Amino acid sequence: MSTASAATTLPAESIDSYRRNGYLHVAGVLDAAEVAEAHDAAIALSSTMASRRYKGEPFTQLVNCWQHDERLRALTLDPRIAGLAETLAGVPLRLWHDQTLIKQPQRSTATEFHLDAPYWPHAGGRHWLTAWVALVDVPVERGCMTFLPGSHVDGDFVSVDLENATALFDALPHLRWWPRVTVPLRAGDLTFHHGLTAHAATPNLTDEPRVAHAVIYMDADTRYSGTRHVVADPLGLEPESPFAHELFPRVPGDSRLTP
Ligand SMILES: O=C(O)CCC(=O)C(=O)O
Repeated sequence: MSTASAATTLPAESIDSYRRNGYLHVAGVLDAAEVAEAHDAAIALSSTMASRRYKGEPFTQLVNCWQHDERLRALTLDPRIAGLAETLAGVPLRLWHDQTLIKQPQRSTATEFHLDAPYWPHAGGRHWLTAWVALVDVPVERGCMTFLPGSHVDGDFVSVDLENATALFDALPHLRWWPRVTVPLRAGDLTFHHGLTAHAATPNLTDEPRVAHAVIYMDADTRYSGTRHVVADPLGLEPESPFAHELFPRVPGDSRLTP
């Protein structure tokens, strides 16, 4: 089991574990007051901001919340989380985007197995990773994440429908029998996962919304590939240009990896 308890630094074995397994559980990154503030902001925003998906199946998806709410901006740009991400990635990072993901009570379906990076219009990136922050307790029955440890290593690159339970395994049959690790989280914990680690989330069978805030980072040198994506489409970026735009700031601001 890959779990680290320190909130702002990581022991070498946690970094090794992330690089080997493609995911890492970090406990207690946010305290109770920070969780409450971000949770309330996410719930409030979900009543005013349009979801990218049908409300509830498999989740309400609010993209680039940091552009709409100061409290979620603080969470998305939190230098503690970005610092951990940069340590794990080992390359300088930019924010790609954030998303608040709410699995509605009693009706959200599973998020089926998929890879993240193939969805994105990125060229030349050496690393992508997501910090998935639990803003409520997320036991297995409320929609927690499941990972296929080490599945990122071969660099398989397929984009599948995350509402189709067999799509990833039809495309990459060797993953069907891969061991799985399911990681329930306490509010304030987070998991990091690599953009090519196969992962899924269980349905929310409880009476409480499952509220998570995902902060997605990319290699600072990633270039825009020119393929369509809801975040990049309105920006008029030139294909093969770097993501030098205010929506994609370098993080953390006080980077230790770059001058
Ligand atoms: O929260 C979920 O249900 C799935 C999240 C996910 O797939 C991701 O953050 O990459």
